[in-house]
Amino acid sequence: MAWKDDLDQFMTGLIRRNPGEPEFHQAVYEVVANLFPYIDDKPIYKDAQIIERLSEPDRIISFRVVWEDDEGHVRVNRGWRVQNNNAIGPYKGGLRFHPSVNQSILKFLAFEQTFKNSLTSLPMGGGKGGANFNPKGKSDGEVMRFCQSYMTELRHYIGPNMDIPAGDIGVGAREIGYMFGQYKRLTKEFTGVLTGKGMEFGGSLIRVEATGYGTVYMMNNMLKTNKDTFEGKRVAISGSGNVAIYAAEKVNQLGGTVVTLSDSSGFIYDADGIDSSKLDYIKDLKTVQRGRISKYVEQYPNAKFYADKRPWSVSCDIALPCATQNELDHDDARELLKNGCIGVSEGANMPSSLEAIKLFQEHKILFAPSKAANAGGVAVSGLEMSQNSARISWTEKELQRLLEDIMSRIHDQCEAYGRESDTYVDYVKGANIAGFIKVADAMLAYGAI
Ligand code: NDP
Ligand code: 2IT
Repeated sequence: MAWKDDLDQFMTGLIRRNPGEPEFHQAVYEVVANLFPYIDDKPIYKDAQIIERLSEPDRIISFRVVWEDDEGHVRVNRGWRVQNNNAIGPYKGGLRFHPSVNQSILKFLAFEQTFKNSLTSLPMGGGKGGANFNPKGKSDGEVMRFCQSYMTELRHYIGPNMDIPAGDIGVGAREIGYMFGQYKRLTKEFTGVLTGKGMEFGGSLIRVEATGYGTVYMMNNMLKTNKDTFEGKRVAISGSGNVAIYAAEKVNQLGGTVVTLSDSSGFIYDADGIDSSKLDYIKDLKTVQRGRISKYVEQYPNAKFYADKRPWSVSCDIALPCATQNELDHDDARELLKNGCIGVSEGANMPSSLEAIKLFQEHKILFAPSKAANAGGVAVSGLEMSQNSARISWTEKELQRLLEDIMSRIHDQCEAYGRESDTYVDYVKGANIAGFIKVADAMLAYGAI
């Protein structure tokens, strides 16, 4: 098969041109392994080198961020914005503040975002940014000064019709507020240049819940294809940030039982279930006290804390990885399958390794890849942009309906392009091809530029 040689040759070149960027190689491979066979009989895409163009970011901006800590010491970090592709709309994607952030991670995220945003059906291109800044243990004043310094440089490259950042790991309502304030101060403009804003200054209802809820809607839509529901299901969730907390909330609402949550220090297992009142405790612990998940067992002594471990060894029906990339490897996947897991929906970006995905698919369990499963967050960001442009605010009911509709349509697109001859749905292939077509056709329309 000619496409196999094309794929090998392409990956060899990509790895040579982007040395030391394993996350970027992984994310691109996951997509192009489906795209090369798809375009094999479509010379229009091959001749225009669409795959080669999509995997070379439009541009990468990298800059120094200098700020002063509470002791008066000058501190230096590195900031980035990767603008991957704006064929179908302005660049759109989050900002990540975490010590592990580097160019490889942001390139993988910006690449993924291009396909994810296309799947939402809203007019948004793909971008991602961030800094190797660690917000953990920093005072509000330090975080504010960092955000202001970061935005002082970033503002040259963003705008409501150019590039609209939002939150990601380490960037929530507090950071968006500081950055929006600085953008407004420097440009003298009040525009929808960031999403995830506070409700007082142009934010949208349900943006904060949207990613976690969407991840659960995606799983629910997959379960429906087997005439199944969340009712009575035991659900293992990783992370305890924005995505994990609202995924847990929706699982509870749909009648499931959440048995785990985690952070980078370990996981908690609560066999009785993390119900809504326990979840309120976690919301306060994480967003107000900014404490560690291990504190949960002091409050709820029936639960157990497992230090330095991931939650994938517990018995569960469904797993929702909602922390970070490559947090679920081949061995974790084997454990999950052994313990009876029937479905995985990825709230985080690229949480499962390629080997883990392969194992899930070989066992033909329901598996929703991140670009489909966590697209609810950016979708509601797109709705925030629409509300800002029209200077209106939609009701919670209307936004809930739109989010559910968008997630259903994403599910159906994945199904349409991912159904195999034995009726198993390969949602990875479905998401990759459905996400690709719109972007590729827009690029063709523009000619070779
Ligand atoms: P938060 O910063 O709110 O929470 C991140 C959570 O993941 C924390 O519990 C954190 O633990 C944990 N975590 C982060 N890094 C690691 C690590 N290296 N090892 C173990 N645990 C880790 O981020 P979000 O909830 O917003 O993001 C979580 C994931 O969801 C990311 O992959 C993000 O890209 C993705 N996502 C987010 C969207 C959004 O709207 N926010 C939209 C779509 C995807 P600790 O506090 O110990 O670091
Ligand atoms: O990965 C993601 O989709 C996000 N972090 C959200 C991006 C956005 O612009 O809302």
